[in-house]
Amino acid sequence: MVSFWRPAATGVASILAGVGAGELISAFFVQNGSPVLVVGALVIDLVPAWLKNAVIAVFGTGDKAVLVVSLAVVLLVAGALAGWLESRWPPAGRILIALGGAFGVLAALTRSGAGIEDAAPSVVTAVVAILVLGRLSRMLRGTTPTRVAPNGSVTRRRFLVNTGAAAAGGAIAVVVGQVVSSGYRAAAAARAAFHLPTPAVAAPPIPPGASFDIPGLSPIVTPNADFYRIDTALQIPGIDPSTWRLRIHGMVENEFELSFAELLKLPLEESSTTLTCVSNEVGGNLISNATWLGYPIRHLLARAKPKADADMVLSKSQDGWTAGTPIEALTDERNAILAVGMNGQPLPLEHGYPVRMVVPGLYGYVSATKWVVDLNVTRFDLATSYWTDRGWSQRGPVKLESRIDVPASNVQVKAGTVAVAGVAWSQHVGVSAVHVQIDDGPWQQADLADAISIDTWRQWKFAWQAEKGSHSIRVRATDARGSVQTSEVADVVPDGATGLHRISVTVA
Ligand SMILES: Nc1nc2c(c(=O)[nH]1)N[C@H]1C(S)=C(S)[C@@H](COP(=O)(O)O)O[C@H]1N2
Ligand SMILES: [Mo]
Repeated sequence: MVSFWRPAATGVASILAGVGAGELISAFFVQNGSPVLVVGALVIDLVPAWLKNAVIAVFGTGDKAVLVVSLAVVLLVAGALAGWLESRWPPAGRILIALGGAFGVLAALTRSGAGIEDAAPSVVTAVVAILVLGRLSRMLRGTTPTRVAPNGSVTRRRFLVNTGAAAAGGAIAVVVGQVVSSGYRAAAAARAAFHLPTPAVAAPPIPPGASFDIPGLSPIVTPNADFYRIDTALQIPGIDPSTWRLRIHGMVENEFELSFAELLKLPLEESSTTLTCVSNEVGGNLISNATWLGYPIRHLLARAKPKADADMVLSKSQDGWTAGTPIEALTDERNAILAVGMNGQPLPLEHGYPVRMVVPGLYGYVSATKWVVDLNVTRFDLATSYWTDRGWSQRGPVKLESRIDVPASNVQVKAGTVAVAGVAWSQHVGVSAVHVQIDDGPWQQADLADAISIDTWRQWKFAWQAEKGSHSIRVRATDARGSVQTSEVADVVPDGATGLHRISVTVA
């Protein structure tokens, strides 16, 4: 018996340790990427319909629990088998675990919208399980099976303690992982059940002339899955919309709170706004454009009645991040909104579900608070915010910039007419012209696509008669006030980069 149960225990302990590590990684870094649930999802897709129906017929809504319990049993039995195999024919047990890990990676990567990072929990699970199994089975081989051996009991105790610790540590990690990710999973379920209200004011349709059909050019509206993401959240806040409240207070005559249901009953407006991160380098991709659905913050502030000397609104997220927005940007006529929808979808969890701020014309770090729960009306000389505490400027108006999307830098193109194209932006001012320079030649006017509004970026294109050799291309925008984009190079710190985007191409 001993020759089966002890090796089996090493396998079970290794699996527990591995799954625990994978669950923790997924809870903190790869939201919704739990290796066990990912495999479960693939199993659901693979089992034949008759079996699925039979399980649902017998267990009803408990079908998910049946799946998870079955998976757990399969995992533990497989673990026992791996431990036994490892004790007989090393490294057969570790190979079995590696195959299981490969199945997990496959399951993670075949899910819709999966990215390469989604494979990480399965890889971590397999690697940890393999390392633990290798160690425990080496220890097991070192133990002496007879009680009379002088050191046998000591090594045996060491083996038992290590096996028990691996198993217990893994089990605790699974529980911690589940607790940590439960808020996220609950929010994901609430979001899936949520239907956006119809806008009271629909966005004007995107003009057909706003887009050029040029491969490689950024689409005028960024799909949610491709929208850049920047935040300090290690764990995406999982907010229950039924308990979400926004508190509006501080230097106001009339403090109040707003629930999600109350917000949704207000007349919501749609508007397109291009968001930009202050950390966007010249030519960088921390900029995207969406059509947002939300409620104008100016109406809420009008209800709160700010005191005359208030000049800033300090917004705070559920996880304690803060931004200080000049009050005029939230009270003038621009589409500064509390957004609940993004491109016709509820806000994705990573973009602020259930509610975020969107303010045209300002970098995200001073305006675009995701998971917003608090608006404190105050003054710039009384309050600081997350990034201003770290050396960034108090004020963050978006700077006039332009970018070349095609050709990609350092590629080879064929001589003749080459499409050069990209985007230019100056939110809440608007772009009036874009010019392109080849090598040291004159600045030549590019064609501008139609503007959606002054709050969005604008596509441009230029037909370049490319001659053989190495060339550099630069781009330069002019805003609606006639200011020309500066060529002076500034770093992103403290208030956004400047300079001209330049690419090199080889024409063959
Ligand atoms: N709660 C919270 N909101 C936040 C941030 C953050 O770290 N936490 N980052 C801000 C920054 S710096 C930017 S550029 C935008 C990015 O929004 P996005 O991730 O939806 O593109 O969110 C802003 N809102
Ligand atoms: Mo940012």
